[in-house]
Amino acid sequence: MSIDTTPSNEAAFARAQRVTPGGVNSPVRAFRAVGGTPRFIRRAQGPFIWDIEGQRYIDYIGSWGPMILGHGHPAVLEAVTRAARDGLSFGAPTEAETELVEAIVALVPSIEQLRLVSSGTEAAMSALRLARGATGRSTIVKFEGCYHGHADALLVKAGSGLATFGHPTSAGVPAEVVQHTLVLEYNNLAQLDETFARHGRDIACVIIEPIAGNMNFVRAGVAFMARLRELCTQHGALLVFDEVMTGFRVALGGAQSVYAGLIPGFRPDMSVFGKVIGGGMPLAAFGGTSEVMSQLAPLGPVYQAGTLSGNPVATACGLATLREVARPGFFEALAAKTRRLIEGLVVAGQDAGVPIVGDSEGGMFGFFFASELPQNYGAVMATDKERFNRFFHAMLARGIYLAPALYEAGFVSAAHGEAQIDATIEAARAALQE
Ligand code: HOZ
Repeated sequence: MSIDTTPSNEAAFARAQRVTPGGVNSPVRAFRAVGGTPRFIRRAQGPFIWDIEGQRYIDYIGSWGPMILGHGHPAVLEAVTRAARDGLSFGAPTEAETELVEAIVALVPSIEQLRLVSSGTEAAMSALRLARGATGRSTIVKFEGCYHGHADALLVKAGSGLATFGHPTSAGVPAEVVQHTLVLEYNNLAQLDETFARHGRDIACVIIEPIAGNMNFVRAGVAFMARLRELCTQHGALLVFDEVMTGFRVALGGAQSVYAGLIPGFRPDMSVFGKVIGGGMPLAAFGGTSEVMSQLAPLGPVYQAGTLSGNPVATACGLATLREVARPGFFEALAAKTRRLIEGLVVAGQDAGVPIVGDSEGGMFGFFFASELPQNYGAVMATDKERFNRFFHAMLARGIYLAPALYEAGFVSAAHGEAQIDATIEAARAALQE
């Protein structure tokens, strides 16, 4: 094993590519969409990350969402260190797991029971199996541009890395595996009605990113969401909210609390969580009503298991993170900061004569080089990608670390101060002028 420090991002990338496909362990990290060399990160603190060349960046990726408190939050580090000293993994239940689940149940009214797993992919895949097992139906409905992890049945017309590489459906997924997956256009009410009219009795569930963060940032319209809820109820299909990105990120109660504020009595039947609930450690979950969850092993016939599920260190990390985000005023402050960032970008665009539109909810945001906010994947694909790529590099050169693909949402943390927001807007002004 070499103990040399790697001298540059380029050298680190070349070395990584010799032994790891594309040099990365998750495709979006490879900078293929924007070109250039990925930054190899040495450390992070607060709103900043440093690459191995010593360059500091203001971080708007935040590990793709989990780092809502910023990096190295003292309460989180302390909880993780304490848990690690007590044991890294037991493969047996702990009280801390129950405490974490109780905290989530208390914050999300649609969740009566929850199962902890290790990744968002695992959570979505398990939710799907449970929906099929609970309803005795096979068909699932998803929306174009929504990404629910890389389980085969969900890898159809997906966003995130698949959008980046122009292959919305992965190779290696047999046609038989996706024959029960219907893919609809996001925010298309007519298509939704038609699909339920034709297939309603076969639909086990509809899975949706309520605020899609894997085709940049696109909200489901209120009328669309209300109709979706209505149709699922009418036809006995389960409505599954993929809140891996939005859970405890756009609001304390997740995106479902945002829609509940707009649609009286609104609740999904099941939800999938990840990212923030692990606070930066591998932890995710799926849950719903006790009736549905009771179909899961060991109570019911739907199997699901995991050696590292509810891992004690990840659980401690998640619990410490949730305690912080549940403090009064947390989301108000985060949302105000994020809004200010987006408004600043839009004004900087106007001043430079470059059309930019943007949107945010809580600590999640997106922006497009376009004159109106896209409502679906096709419209996202029609925005100015070349301009985004040039902007990305101009920002990177100015110490601002945005997601290296126009198809990803951005994330602000509680550690981002007004100074970092101002610096980002200033950098954007310079980049746009350039
Ligand atoms: N699925 C993430 C983007 N939406 C990427 C995760 C990663 O590369 O870390």
